[in-house]
Amino acid sequence: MQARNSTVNSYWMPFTANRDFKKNPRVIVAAEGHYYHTDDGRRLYDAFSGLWTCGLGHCHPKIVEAVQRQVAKLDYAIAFQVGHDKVFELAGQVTSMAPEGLNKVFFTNSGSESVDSALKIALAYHRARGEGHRTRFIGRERGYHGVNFGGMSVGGMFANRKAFGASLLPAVDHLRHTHDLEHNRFTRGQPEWGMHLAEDLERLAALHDASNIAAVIVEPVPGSSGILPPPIGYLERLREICDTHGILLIFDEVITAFGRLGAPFAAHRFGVTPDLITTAKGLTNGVIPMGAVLVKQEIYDALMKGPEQLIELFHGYTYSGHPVACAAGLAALSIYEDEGIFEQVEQLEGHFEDAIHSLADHPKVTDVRNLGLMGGVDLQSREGAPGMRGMEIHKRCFWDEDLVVRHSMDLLQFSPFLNSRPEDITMTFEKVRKLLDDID
Ligand code: PXG
Repeated sequence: MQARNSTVNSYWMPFTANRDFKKNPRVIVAAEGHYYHTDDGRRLYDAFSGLWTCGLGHCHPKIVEAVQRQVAKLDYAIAFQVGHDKVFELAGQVTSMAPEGLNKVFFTNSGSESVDSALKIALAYHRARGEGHRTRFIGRERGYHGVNFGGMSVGGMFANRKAFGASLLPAVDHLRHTHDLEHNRFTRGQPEWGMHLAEDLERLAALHDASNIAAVIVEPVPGSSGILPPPIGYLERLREICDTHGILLIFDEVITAFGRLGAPFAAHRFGVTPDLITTAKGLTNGVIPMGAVLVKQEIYDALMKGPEQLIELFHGYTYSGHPVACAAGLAALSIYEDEGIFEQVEQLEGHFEDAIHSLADHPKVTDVRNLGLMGGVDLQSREGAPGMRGMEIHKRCFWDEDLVVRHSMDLLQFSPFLNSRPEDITMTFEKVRKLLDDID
């Protein structure tokens, strides 16, 4: 163990309890389909499909082949002032899947970059229309919009903000979150109670004056903070209020896009069309880092003004639309369609819901929530040791049950493969239940 520990010591791990991890590292060396392989020769079932990323399974042969072919043919192409064939093709494919009207796409390399890009596009749009006073953003408590300064500021998870307080964007306010245990504990799917919470936006529009607000950003179903399906009617009402006041609505679909809810986008599932959509993860099935911001035509048009030799939006990344990422994206999008992935999710949803709610009667479980193939289970925290039960379940799954289950404090998160076998979903929750019985 000594030698192994020294090999893991140089790496500062993201969103990880580094000191605890390095005492007994959990190391993956390979993957195929629905499984990981560890450095000690075991095969683990991945109940989180990467990090909400790899819904099609790991090392999908069509994506592997597309990436291999592309990297040997065009490894990189200058991203500014010159384009390459694959990026135009991917832009066409992504926008053809998008809700009507969102027919422009800006490529990034992650969800965090997508969010900060979307916020900048919103500001630039208002300014171009002579409404440069619209500089305020409205996020939501318990929102997660990545870790860059814009996303962190509109985000509403206190642990992600508290160390960086004074450097957050100044003009941000937050809607209340919609998680309510008194009314909605153990709700299956969307709760009936809570639509009125959207009226918070009216309150904030009055407080700050709507004419100062650029955009509202929400995850249609908050993921990281606990899988919180929106109350019925809530997103529709947010849309109405935004329309009344000329405020842009941004859906952060980094998790919910590309099938997680049984549709290309959450916007389709809920029948609510935002003005911008941020994505990442499933766009390439997590194989090559890539994100995208989908934008309504009017927003793009408003910025296509002024002398034509000048750049219209001073924003972009060296790796925007990287050719290898585009190849992975094109392969992933064709698999979603060719293999009927969204329909598979629709068919699996009921089984997943029953399986995750089978934990609802466990004495250590305080709430269970689900929508599409997203699920969260809250555990009662152990007295004086918040987060410990969640961590123990995660570790026992990994070491004893050959299963990867993600936890965040005492929340267990589930993100099954979009093409899961029903029996693997059943197995996942049977194992978790057994461990819940076992631990203190
Ligand atoms: N927005 C949303 C809605 C996300 O879920 C990001 C932005 C940021 O994406 P990048 O690619 O910059 O990480 C995310 C990321 C979890 C978990 O356990 C979720 C994410 C990241 C880490 C953990 O739910 N989502």
